[in-house]
Amino acid sequence: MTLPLLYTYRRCPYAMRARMALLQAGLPFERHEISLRDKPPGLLTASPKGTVPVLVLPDGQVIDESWAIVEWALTHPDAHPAAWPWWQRACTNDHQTLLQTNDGLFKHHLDRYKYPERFETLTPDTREAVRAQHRLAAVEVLLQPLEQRLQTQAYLGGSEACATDIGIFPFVRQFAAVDPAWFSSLPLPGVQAWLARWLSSPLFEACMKKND
Ligand SMILES: N[C@@H](CCC(=O)N[C@@H](CS)C(=O)NCC(=O)O)C(=O)O
Repeated sequence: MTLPLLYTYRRCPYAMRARMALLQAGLPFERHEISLRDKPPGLLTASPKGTVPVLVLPDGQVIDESWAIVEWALTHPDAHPAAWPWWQRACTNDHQTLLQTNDGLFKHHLDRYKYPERFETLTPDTREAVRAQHRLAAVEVLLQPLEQRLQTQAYLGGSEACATDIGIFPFVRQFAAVDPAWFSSLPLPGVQAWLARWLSSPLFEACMKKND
């Protein structure tokens, strides 16, 4: 049987959300782990824009946006029954806004916090000031709104997780990992507990498993 083929990059947060959705749906798929510096011709033929994740279906259909892969997996007729509620709970305006903020403004500040020199020519002094400015902006734009929700509920989906959780968690993980001590010192207990819950989840463990 030919399986859907996922071009993926292990540490990419967009690829993580796609892998987690496919695993949650229980749909079998093949993983092709790529190098971003040496993209395989099969990936570029399927999707010339050259980003991952890309899912190539057995009938040749190509899905080359991570959130579209999440939707495809969680709404698939053969998906595990636990998958559909994950998608349904994410279909509110509030969740769409959170996701847009994550992929837009939060990602903008995250990139500049993590790699400031990629975006501006900086002296060692200005570098730290720019990083501090972007990390605070990232907290304001996304982590505080998440905190408001996660103080009273375990997941963004409520008492159960949903697609928005796996859509956003990999980016918050990346943000926290830049300076874990600083992240732990923030007055964001709900977000910190939520992140810890996802990091120790079997779903995340399966998503990060290396190919044989
Ligand atoms: N909007 C895309 C963004 C995907 C994306 O930017 N992925 C990064 C890796 S994390 C990538 O492939 N970048 C291309 C490169 O670095 O050459 C999606 O949601 O799938």
